[in-house]
Amino acid sequence: MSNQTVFSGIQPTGELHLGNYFGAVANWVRIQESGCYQAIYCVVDLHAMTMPYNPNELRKNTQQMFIDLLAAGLDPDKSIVFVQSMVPEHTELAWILGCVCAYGDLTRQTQFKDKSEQLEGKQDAFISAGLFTYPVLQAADILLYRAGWVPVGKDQEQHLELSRDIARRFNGQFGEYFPEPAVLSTETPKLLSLADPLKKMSKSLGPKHYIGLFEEEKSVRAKVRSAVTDTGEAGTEIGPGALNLLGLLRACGKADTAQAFEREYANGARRYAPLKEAVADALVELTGAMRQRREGIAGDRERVHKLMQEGAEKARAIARATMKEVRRLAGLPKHQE
Ligand code: AQP
Repeated sequence: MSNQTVFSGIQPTGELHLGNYFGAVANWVRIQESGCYQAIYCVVDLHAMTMPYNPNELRKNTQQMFIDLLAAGLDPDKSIVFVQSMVPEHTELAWILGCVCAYGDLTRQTQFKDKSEQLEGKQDAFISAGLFTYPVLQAADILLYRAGWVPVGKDQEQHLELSRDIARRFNGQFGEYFPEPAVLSTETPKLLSLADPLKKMSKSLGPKHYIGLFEEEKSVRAKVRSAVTDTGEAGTEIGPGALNLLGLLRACGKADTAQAFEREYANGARRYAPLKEAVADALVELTGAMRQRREGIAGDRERVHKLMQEGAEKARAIARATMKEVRRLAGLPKHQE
Protein backbone atom coordinates (compact mmCIF):
# COMPACT_ATOMS: atom_id res chain seq x y z
CA MET A 1 0.00 0.00 0.00
CA SER A 2 1.59 3.27 -1.04
CA ASN A 3 -0.74 5.67 0.79
CA GLN A 4 -0.64 4.85 4.48
CA THR A 5 -3.30 7.25 5.73
CA VAL A 6 -6.58 5.75 6.89
CA PHE A 7 -9.67 7.85 7.66
CA SER A 8 -13.13 6.91 8.86
CA GLY A 9 -16.00 8.43 10.78
CA ILE A 10 -19.17 7.62 12.67
CA GLN A 11 -22.29 9.65 13.37
CA PRO A 12 -23.21 10.45 16.97
CA THR A 13 -26.84 9.51 16.38
CA GLY A 14 -27.19 7.24 19.40
CA GLU A 15 -25.48 4.17 20.75
CA LEU A 16 -22.74 2.23 18.99
CA HIS A 17 -24.18 -1.12 17.85
CA LEU A 18 -22.68 -4.43 16.77
CA GLY A 19 -23.12 -3.51 13.08
CA ASN A 20 -20.99 -0.38 13.54
CA TYR A 21 -18.47 -2.33 15.59
CA PHE A 22 -18.00 -5.41 13.42
CA GLY A 23 -18.51 -3.53 10.13
CA ALA A 24 -16.14 -0.64 10.90
CA VAL A 25 -14.80 0.12 14.39
CA ALA A 26 -13.19 -3.31 14.99
CA ASN A 27 -11.20 -2.69 11.80
CA TRP A 28 -10.22 0.78 13.03
CA VAL A 29 -8.70 -0.79 16.14
CA ARG A 30 -6.92 -3.51 14.11
CA ILE A 31 -5.45 -0.88 11.77
CA GLN A 32 -4.32 1.21 14.73
CA GLU A 33 -2.70 -1.78 16.41
CA SER A 34 -0.88 -2.84 13.21
CA GLY A 35 1.19 0.35 13.54
CA CYS A 36 1.48 0.49 9.72
CA TYR A 37 -0.82 3.48 9.14
CA GLN A 38 -1.50 7.04 10.10
CA ALA A 39 -5.00 6.34 11.45
CA ILE A 40 -7.51 9.20 11.75
CA TYR A 41 -10.97 8.60 13.22
CA CYS A 42 -13.74 11.10 13.63
CA VAL A 43 -17.11 11.57 15.31
CA VAL A 44 -19.01 13.19 12.45
CA ASP A 45 -21.43 15.44 14.31
CA LEU A 46 -22.04 17.68 11.26
CA HIS A 47 -23.43 14.66 9.41
CA ALA A 48 -25.83 14.01 12.28
CA MET A 49 -27.38 17.46 11.62
CA THR A 50 -28.77 16.29 8.25
CA MET A 51 -31.72 14.54 9.93
CA PRO A 52 -34.05 16.28 12.43
CA TYR A 53 -32.23 16.53 15.78
CA ASN A 54 -32.20 18.15 19.20
CA PRO A 55 -29.10 20.36 19.94
CA ASN A 56 -28.72 19.21 23.56
CA GLU A 57 -28.94 15.58 22.53
CA LEU A 58 -26.42 16.09 19.74
CA ARG A 59 -23.93 17.66 22.19
CA LYS A 60 -24.41 14.81 24.65
CA ASN A 61 -24.28 12.08 21.98
CA THR A 62 -21.13 13.53 20.42
CA GLN A 63 -19.23 13.35 23.71
CA GLN A 64 -20.67 9.89 24.43
CA MET A 65 -19.61 8.56 21.01
CA PHE A 66 -16.09 9.93 21.60
CA ILE A 67 -16.01 8.04 24.93
CA ASP A 68 -17.45 4.89 23.33
CA LEU A 69 -14.80 4.84 20.62
CA LEU A 70 -12.06 4.98 23.27
CA ALA A 71 -13.83 2.22 25.22
CA ALA A 72 -14.03 0.12 22.03
CA GLY A 73 -10.24 0.30 21.72
CA LEU A 74 -9.17 3.54 19.99
CA ASP A 75 -6.06 4.93 21.64
CA PRO A 76 -5.40 8.70 21.27
CA ASP A 77 -1.66 8.00 21.56
CA LYS A 78 -1.77 5.78 18.48
CA SER A 79 -4.59 7.26 16.38
CA ILE A 80 -5.94 10.76 15.88
CA VAL A 81 -9.45 10.70 17.38
CA PHE A 82 -11.48 13.90 17.13
CA VAL A 83 -14.85 15.57 16.58
CA GLN A 84 -15.54 16.80 13.03
CA SER A 85 -17.07 20.21 13.87
CA MET A 86 -13.95 21.15 15.90
CA VAL A 87 -12.00 21.20 12.61
CA PRO A 88 -13.76 23.84 10.47
CA GLU A 89 -11.69 22.96 7.38
CA HIS A 90 -14.13 20.05 6.78
CA THR A 91 -16.92 22.43 5.79
CA GLU A 92 -14.61 24.71 3.85
CA LEU A 93 -13.38 21.84 1.70
CA ALA A 94 -16.94 20.52 1.33
CA TRP A 95 -17.94 23.77 -0.42
CA ILE A 96 -15.05 23.57 -2.86
CA LEU A 97 -15.70 19.88 -3.59
CA GLY A 98 -19.42 20.59 -4.01
CA CYS A 99 -18.42 22.73 -6.97
CA VAL A 100 -16.69 19.77 -8.67
CA CYS A 101 -19.42 17.25 -7.81
CA ALA A 102 -22.11 16.57 -10.42
CA TYR A 103 -25.69 17.21 -9.27
CA GLY A 104 -26.76 14.09 -11.20
CA ASP A 105 -24.36 11.92 -9.19
CA LEU A 106 -25.93 13.12 -5.92
CA THR A 107 -29.43 12.29 -7.18
CA ARG A 108 -28.35 8.64 -7.60
CA GLN A 109 -27.24 8.11 -3.98
CA THR A 110 -29.45 5.44 -2.42
CA GLN A 111 -28.90 6.62 1.17
CA PHE A 112 -30.54 9.96 0.31
CA LYS A 113 -33.49 8.15 -1.27
CA ASP A 114 -33.89 5.83 1.75
CA LYS A 115 -33.58 8.55 4.39
CA SER A 116 -35.79 11.06 2.58
CA GLU A 117 -38.45 8.35 2.17
CA GLN A 118 -38.23 7.69 5.94
CA LEU A 119 -38.91 11.40 6.51
CA GLU A 120 -41.64 11.78 3.91
CA GLY A 121 -43.98 9.52 5.89
CA LYS A 122 -43.75 11.81 8.94
CA GLN A 123 -45.86 14.79 9.92
CA ASP A 124 -44.24 18.17 9.06
CA ALA A 125 -41.71 16.28 6.93
CA PHE A 126 -38.64 18.41 6.23
CA ILE A 127 -35.92 17.11 3.95
CA SER A 128 -32.83 19.27 4.23
CA ALA A 129 -30.42 20.18 1.44
CA GLY A 130 -27.74 18.93 3.89
CA LEU A 131 -29.14 15.40 3.59
CA PHE A 132 -28.76 15.69 -0.19
CA THR A 133 -25.17 17.02 -0.08
CA TYR A 134 -24.10 14.69 2.77
CA PRO A 135 -21.79 12.64 0.45
CA VAL A 136 -19.86 15.81 -0.50
CA LEU A 137 -19.08 16.49 3.16
CA GLN A 138 -18.09 12.84 3.50
CA ALA A 139 -15.70 13.22 0.54
CA ALA A 140 -14.25 16.32 2.22
CA ASP A 141 -13.76 14.39 5.49
CA ILE A 142 -11.65 11.80 3.69
CA LEU A 143 -9.79 14.00 1.20
CA LEU A 144 -8.88 16.62 3.81
CA TYR A 145 -6.43 14.04 5.19
CA ARG A 146 -5.59 12.74 1.69
CA ALA A 147 -6.48 9.29 2.97
CA GLY A 148 -5.92 6.28 0.73
CA TRP A 149 -8.02 3.85 2.77
CA VAL A 150 -11.45 4.09 4.35
CA PRO A 151 -12.61 1.25 6.63
CA VAL A 152 -16.43 1.28 6.41
CA GLY A 153 -19.33 -1.15 6.11
CA LYS A 154 -20.94 -2.12 2.81
CA ASP A 155 -23.69 0.53 3.08
CA GLN A 156 -21.04 3.24 2.55
CA GLU A 157 -19.52 1.83 -0.65
CA GLN A 158 -21.60 4.01 -2.99
CA HIS A 159 -20.54 7.16 -1.12
CA LEU A 160 -16.91 6.05 -1.38
CA GLU A 161 -17.29 5.64 -5.12
CA LEU A 162 -18.54 9.23 -5.26
CA SER A 163 -15.56 10.41 -3.19
CA ARG A 164 -13.30 8.83 -5.79
CA ASP A 165 -15.20 10.59 -8.62
CA ILE A 166 -14.90 13.91 -6.79
CA ALA A 167 -11.14 13.42 -6.23
CA ARG A 168 -10.70 12.55 -9.91
CA ARG A 169 -12.67 15.60 -11.06
CA PHE A 170 -10.73 17.95 -8.75
CA ASN A 171 -7.42 16.50 -9.95
CA GLY A 172 -8.49 16.73 -13.61
CA GLN A 173 -9.53 20.36 -13.25
CA PHE A 174 -6.86 21.76 -10.93
CA GLY A 175 -3.91 19.34 -11.00
CA GLU A 176 -3.11 15.97 -9.41
CA TYR A 177 -3.44 16.37 -5.65
CA PHE A 178 -5.91 13.97 -4.02
CA PRO A 179 -5.46 10.19 -3.89
CA GLU A 180 -8.54 8.13 -4.81
CA PRO A 181 -9.60 6.51 -1.52
CA ALA A 182 -10.40 2.78 -1.45
CA VAL A 183 -12.71 0.84 0.88
CA LEU A 184 -11.20 -1.44 3.52
CA SER A 185 -13.86 -4.00 4.50
CA THR A 186 -14.07 -6.34 7.45
CA GLU A 187 -15.22 -9.95 7.19
CA THR A 188 -18.59 -8.62 8.39
CA PRO A 189 -19.27 -5.75 5.96
CA LYS A 190 -23.02 -6.08 6.49
CA LEU A 191 -24.35 -7.39 9.78
CA LEU A 192 -28.07 -8.12 9.52
CA SER A 193 -30.91 -7.29 11.87
CA LEU A 194 -31.57 -10.03 14.41
CA ALA A 195 -35.34 -9.56 14.15
CA ASP A 196 -35.44 -9.24 10.34
CA PRO A 197 -32.35 -10.81 8.77
CA LEU A 198 -33.24 -9.50 5.33
CA LYS A 199 -32.36 -5.96 6.48
CA LYS A 200 -29.07 -4.55 7.76
CA MET A 201 -28.68 -4.07 11.51
CA SER A 202 -29.60 -0.43 12.04
CA LYS A 203 -30.85 1.81 14.84
CA SER A 204 -33.63 3.35 12.81
CA LEU A 205 -35.41 -0.03 12.59
CA GLY A 206 -35.91 0.01 16.38
CA PRO A 207 -34.24 -1.56 19.45
CA LYS A 208 -35.18 -5.19 18.77
CA HIS A 209 -33.27 -5.03 15.48
CA TYR A 210 -29.87 -4.19 16.93
CA ILE A 211 -27.66 -4.94 19.93
CA GLY A 212 -25.78 -2.05 21.50
CA LEU A 213 -22.08 -2.64 22.07
CA PHE A 214 -22.48 -1.70 25.73
CA GLU A 215 -25.85 -3.29 26.30
CA GLU A 216 -26.47 -5.18 29.56
CA GLU A 217 -25.78 -8.92 29.50
CA LYS A 218 -29.40 -9.83 30.26
CA SER A 219 -30.70 -7.82 27.34
CA VAL A 220 -27.98 -9.15 24.97
CA ARG A 221 -28.92 -12.73 25.84
CA ALA A 222 -32.66 -12.03 25.42
CA LYS A 223 -32.16 -10.44 21.99
CA VAL A 224 -29.95 -13.27 20.72
CA ARG A 225 -32.40 -15.85 22.07
CA SER A 226 -35.25 -14.27 20.13
CA ALA A 227 -33.21 -13.79 16.92
CA VAL A 228 -35.06 -14.99 13.81
CA THR A 229 -33.56 -18.17 12.35
CA ASP A 230 -34.94 -20.31 9.56
CA THR A 231 -37.05 -23.37 10.27
CA GLY A 232 -35.71 -25.19 7.22
CA GLU A 233 -36.04 -28.93 6.81
CA ALA A 234 -33.01 -31.23 6.81
CA GLY A 235 -31.00 -30.85 3.62
CA THR A 236 -32.27 -27.33 2.77
CA GLU A 237 -30.03 -24.28 2.72
CA ILE A 238 -29.19 -22.50 6.00
CA GLY A 239 -31.31 -19.32 6.18
CA PRO A 240 -29.97 -15.75 6.40
CA GLY A 241 -30.76 -15.44 10.14
CA ALA A 242 -28.65 -18.47 11.06
CA LEU A 243 -25.90 -17.39 8.66
CA ASN A 244 -25.90 -13.99 10.35
CA LEU A 245 -25.45 -15.64 13.77
CA LEU A 246 -22.61 -17.78 12.41
CA GLY A 247 -21.00 -14.61 11.04
CA LEU A 248 -21.33 -12.96 14.45
CA LEU A 249 -19.64 -15.92 16.10
CA ARG A 250 -16.76 -15.71 13.63
CA ALA A 251 -16.51 -11.95 14.14
CA CYS A 252 -16.14 -12.59 17.88
CA GLY A 253 -13.08 -14.74 17.15
CA LYS A 254 -14.88 -18.09 17.51
CA ALA A 255 -14.28 -19.44 14.00
CA ASP A 256 -13.75 -23.02 15.23
CA THR A 257 -17.10 -23.09 17.04
CA ALA A 258 -18.81 -21.61 13.98
CA GLN A 259 -17.24 -24.28 11.80
CA ALA A 260 -18.45 -27.05 14.13
CA PHE A 261 -22.04 -25.74 13.84
CA GLU A 262 -21.67 -25.49 10.05
CA ARG A 263 -20.57 -29.13 9.88
CA GLU A 264 -23.59 -30.14 11.97
CA TYR A 265 -25.94 -28.17 9.73
CA ALA A 266 -24.33 -29.60 6.58
CA ASN A 267 -25.30 -33.01 7.92
CA GLY A 268 -28.91 -31.90 8.11
CA ALA A 269 -29.21 -30.88 11.79
CA ARG A 270 -31.17 -27.70 12.52
CA ARG A 271 -30.80 -26.98 16.24
CA TYR A 272 -30.37 -23.28 16.71
CA ALA A 273 -30.63 -22.96 20.51
CA PRO A 274 -26.99 -24.06 21.09
CA LEU A 275 -25.83 -21.67 18.33
CA LYS A 276 -27.68 -18.79 19.99
CA GLU A 277 -26.17 -19.64 23.35
CA ALA A 278 -22.66 -19.73 21.86
CA VAL A 279 -23.24 -16.34 20.18
CA ALA A 280 -24.57 -14.78 23.40
CA ASP A 281 -21.60 -16.15 25.41
CA ALA A 282 -19.12 -14.83 22.84
CA LEU A 283 -20.74 -11.37 22.82
CA VAL A 284 -20.84 -11.13 26.61
CA GLU A 285 -17.17 -12.16 26.77
CA LEU A 286 -16.16 -9.61 24.13
CA THR A 287 -18.14 -6.64 25.42
CA GLY A 288 -17.66 -7.10 29.19
CA ALA A 289 -14.19 -5.52 29.22
CA MET A 290 -15.33 -2.67 26.97
CA ARG A 291 -18.26 -1.89 29.29
CA GLN A 292 -15.88 -1.62 32.23
CA ARG A 293 -13.45 0.56 30.29
CA ARG A 294 -16.32 2.84 29.28
CA GLU A 295 -17.29 3.46 32.90
CA GLY A 296 -13.69 4.38 33.75
CA ILE A 297 -13.35 6.84 30.85
CA ALA A 298 -16.77 8.44 31.39
CA GLY A 299 -15.89 9.03 35.05
CA ASP A 300 -13.13 11.52 34.13
CA ARG A 301 -14.89 14.23 32.06
CA GLU A 302 -11.95 16.62 32.33
CA ARG A 303 -9.67 14.11 30.63
CA VAL A 304 -12.29 13.45 27.94
CA HIS A 305 -12.52 17.19 27.25
CA LYS A 306 -8.72 17.44 27.04
CA LEU A 307 -8.48 14.47 24.68
CA MET A 308 -11.13 16.03 22.43
CA GLN A 309 -9.14 19.28 22.25
CA GLU A 310 -5.84 17.50 21.60
CA GLY A 311 -7.37 15.27 18.89
CA ALA A 312 -8.83 18.30 17.11
CA GLU A 313 -5.48 20.13 17.22
CA LYS A 314 -3.65 17.18 15.67
CA ALA A 315 -6.29 16.84 12.94
CA ARG A 316 -6.25 20.58 12.27
CA ALA A 317 -2.52 20.65 11.69
CA ILE A 318 -3.01 18.27 8.73
CA ALA A 319 -6.24 19.92 7.58
CA ARG A 320 -4.66 23.40 7.45
CA ALA A 321 -1.80 22.19 5.27
CA THR A 322 -4.24 20.53 2.84
CA MET A 323 -6.43 23.63 2.63
CA LYS A 324 -3.45 25.87 1.92
CA GLU A 325 -2.68 23.79 -1.18
CA VAL A 326 -6.34 23.36 -2.18
CA ARG A 327 -6.89 27.13 -2.06
CA ARG A 328 -3.84 27.71 -4.22
CA LEU A 329 -4.88 25.07 -6.77
CA ALA A 330 -8.51 26.26 -6.89
CA GLY A 331 -7.55 29.93 -7.45
CA LEU A 332 -8.46 31.36 -4.04
CA PRO A 333 -6.37 34.01 -2.22
CA LYS A 334 -3.97 33.04 0.57
CA HIS A 335 -5.70 32.83 3.91
CA GLN A 336 -4.27 34.44 7.04
CA GLU A 337 -4.44 32.14 10.10
N1 AQP B 1 -25.30 -3.34 9.89
C1 AQP B 1 -24.09 -2.95 9.61
N2 AQP B 1 -23.16 -3.84 9.21
C2 AQP B 1 -21.89 -3.44 8.93
N3 AQP B 1 -21.47 -2.15 9.05
C3 AQP B 1 -22.37 -1.23 9.45
N4 AQP B 1 -22.28 0.10 9.67
C4 AQP B 1 -23.48 0.57 10.08
N5 AQP B 1 -24.37 -0.44 10.13
C5 AQP B 1 -23.72 -1.57 9.75
C6 AQP B 1 -21.04 0.86 9.51
O1 AQP B 1 -20.84 1.62 10.69
C7 AQP B 1 -20.13 2.82 10.36
C8 AQP B 1 -20.82 4.01 10.96
O2 AQP B 1 -22.00 4.26 10.22
P1 AQP B 1 -23.00 5.40 10.53
O3 AQP B 1 -22.29 6.60 11.03
O4 AQP B 1 -23.94 5.52 9.37
O5 AQP B 1 -23.72 4.71 11.75
P2 AQP B 1 -25.17 4.68 12.15
O6 AQP B 1 -25.81 5.92 11.72
O7 AQP B 1 -25.16 4.33 13.60
O8 AQP B 1 -25.74 3.43 11.36
P3 AQP B 1 -27.23 2.98 11.47
O9 AQP B 1 -27.54 2.23 12.69
O10 AQP B 1 -27.46 2.28 10.16
O11 AQP B 1 -28.01 4.31 11.61
P4 AQP B 1 -29.38 4.69 11.06
O12 AQP B 1 -30.31 3.56 11.32
O13 AQP B 1 -29.69 5.93 11.81
O14 AQP B 1 -29.18 4.92 9.59
C9 AQP B 1 -20.08 2.88 8.83
O15 AQP B 1 -18.80 2.47 8.39
C10 AQP B 1 -21.13 1.89 8.40
O16 AQP B 1 -20.83 1.32 7.15
